[in-house]
Amino acid sequence: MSRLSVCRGNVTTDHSILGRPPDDRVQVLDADGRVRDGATVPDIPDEQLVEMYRQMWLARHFDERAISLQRQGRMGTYPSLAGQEAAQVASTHALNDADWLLFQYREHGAVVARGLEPEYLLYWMGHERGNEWLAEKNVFPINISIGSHIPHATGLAWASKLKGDGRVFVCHFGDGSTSEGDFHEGLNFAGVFDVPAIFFCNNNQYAISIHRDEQTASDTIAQKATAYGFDGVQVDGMDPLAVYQVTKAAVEKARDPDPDEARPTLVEAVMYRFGAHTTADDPSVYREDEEVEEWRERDPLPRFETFLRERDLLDDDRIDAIEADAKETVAACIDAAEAYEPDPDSIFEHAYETPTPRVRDQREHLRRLRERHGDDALTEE
Ligand SMILES: Cc1ncc(C[n+]2csc(CCOP(=O)(O)OP(=O)(O)O)c2C)c(N)n1
Repeated sequence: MSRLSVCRGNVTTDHSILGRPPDDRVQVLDADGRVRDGATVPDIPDEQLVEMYRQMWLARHFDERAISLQRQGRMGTYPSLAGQEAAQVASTHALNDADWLLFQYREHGAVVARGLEPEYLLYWMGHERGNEWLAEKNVFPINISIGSHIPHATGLAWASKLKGDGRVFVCHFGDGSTSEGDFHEGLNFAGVFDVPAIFFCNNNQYAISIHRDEQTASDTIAQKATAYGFDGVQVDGMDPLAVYQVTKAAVEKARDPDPDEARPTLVEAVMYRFGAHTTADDPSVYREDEEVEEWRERDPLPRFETFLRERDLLDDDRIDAIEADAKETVAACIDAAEAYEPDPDSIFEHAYETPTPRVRDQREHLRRLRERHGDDALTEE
């Protein structure tokens, strides 16, 4: 079929996992972690299943320590991921290492799945080295300006398609970001040019204090994909097996060697943010404790643990070892990050490829001051 004859808006009508109605939420595990009747467990090797659990646990422990560091004045404002581990870790497991991730600011679990190192803490401690390090893991810089990375994802995926390098781009954002113009522009263009991108909406029910029901009149966020001419699928974002299954199908579709089949997908992962929006937020003013408790019953960690225990892949000893290892890893990351001493000159390095005259002057001024007074100049001036 020639490019021009493709009927845009021709969303898959088969009953594949991506072609189902956007309100038919994909779930593999029930709330207790048992495989639901009729559900297909994705084909994931045993060691990888345990690794996913380990990373989810590591992500949660990282989160607890990061909040505590902020409270002690040892780190800046921090957005908590608790409740969202399954979506972040399992979706990243559906990718190759050469694929790229774009994320908002809360998806620390996707980074953990690429390997947690002290550098990740540096961004949150105010050092640009943290962002620089992310690129070494094929992760784009942290994006505080919500939704603005969505058109970037489309552009990157389009460039990759033109180069034919076979990469897939997974772009994470929240339910609030879907109200930004950037969401519309990015997805519209992605549908027109069939770029190898997966738009992964972490619908955690809130954009700070605004509930998802006040965000959009659409029944689902997944259904918005229909307007852009590609599939939108809703998945239980607190069920790692369902998230993996859906993301894997979307990745395969994006990478399909047949250009008429290769298409983007919008994934709406339904989940809940257990904690505050950030360490600067007090959620008690806009939501009830009962609501939080209800969602805690679907906590991805105990759910996945039950599944793995029933398959004899986990027992108390293995869990103790995973927890001890996570604590050691995070503690070592904190020690190394706190010992980091950047060269003050590096503040001039990251904003411009070619520095402006004013930046050049300031850099020269700092150089002269340090020459004359050493690093005491930094605190005295
Ligand atoms: C362009 C832009 N507008 C407004 C804000 C202020 N802001 C910070 S976080 C946030 C809510 C984001 O909600 P959502 O996209 O659902 O992500 P979540 O924080 O729930 O993960 C808003 C509006 C911003 N960061 N960027």
